[in-house]
Amino acid sequence: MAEPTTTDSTATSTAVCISHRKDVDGLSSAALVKMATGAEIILADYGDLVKTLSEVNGCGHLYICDLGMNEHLAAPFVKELERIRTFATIHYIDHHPLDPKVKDTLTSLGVDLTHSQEECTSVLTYTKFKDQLKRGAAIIAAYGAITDYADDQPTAKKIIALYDRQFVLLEATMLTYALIGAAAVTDEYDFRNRIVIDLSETKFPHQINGVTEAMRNGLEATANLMLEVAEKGVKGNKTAHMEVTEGSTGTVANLLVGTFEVPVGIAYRYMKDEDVYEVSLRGSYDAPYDLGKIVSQVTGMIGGSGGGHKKASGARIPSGLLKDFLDLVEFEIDKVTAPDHRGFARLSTP
Ligand SMILES: [Mn+2]
Repeated sequence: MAEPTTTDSTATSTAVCISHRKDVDGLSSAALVKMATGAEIILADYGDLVKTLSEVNGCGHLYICDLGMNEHLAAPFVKELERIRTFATIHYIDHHPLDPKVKDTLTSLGVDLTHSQEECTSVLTYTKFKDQLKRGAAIIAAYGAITDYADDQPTAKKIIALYDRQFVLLEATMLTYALIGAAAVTDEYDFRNRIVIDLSETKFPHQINGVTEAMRNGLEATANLMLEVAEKGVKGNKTAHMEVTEGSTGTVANLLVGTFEVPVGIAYRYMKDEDVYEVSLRGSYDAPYDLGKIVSQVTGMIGGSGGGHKKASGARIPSGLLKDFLDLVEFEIDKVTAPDHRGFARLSTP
């Protein structure tokens, strides 16, 4: 495969894909783009996205997958796209909430936009490239949907139904825990990159070198984390919360739900450099709340930023506002649970 780093005559046919390296949906999306286009894969995270974009040169197509926009990123992101569009067609595939203004800007830049909050990015990618994919590609989209809690969506459901249910659940979950345990692997970036390449060659996760070992590490780390969560978690009415120093806030938020039998878990980590808390919220399967909406509402009231999906949402909260944030989230959740709580209905009920 030609490396798309030069501006020779073949450059316009080469493709680069920048995809989210943090989770299975990002890796699965990258694998599907690679299978369909032969793109060179660069795995990125929000902290290095703009820098990664600034290094893109001379390719014919740029695919950006599973990297949502926020107000911190939007301006420098758009600036890089303005540069890149002079030589490449830009394809942006994502399922995170997209600010209508940013959406308009992307459209006016001629970006080929595939955006829906309904399905995860790997399902959107699968649908986009369906005709160019090898047999056996659908299960890669299923991994992303299952691990991104988007397995109940119309297209994801149809894809998952093609496979033996327990096989696809186990393979997908194996990847999640391999990524949790990947921190113990010597070259973590290389490991994630190898997962993408092997998936694109239709290997199953259990067949990828190092995945089962990393998965064991991830499971063991999670088992230890469960003990820690039981000790340090603080139970509220409908939520439980905890500060995290090691491990993923998303995982801890999930563990809080189970440990304290509450519908919503909230885990946060202090980021010293910026003096903010990075917060993850997770809802139990049957929780009736739209956490993404609640978080945007609360951050709209007190400051900070945030959003996300119904069952999985995140926020960045200035350190002095964390307590207000937690109180207000609990308050908003109570409102959903007991809408009559503060109104006439309760007063007029005998
Ligand atoms: Mn995703």
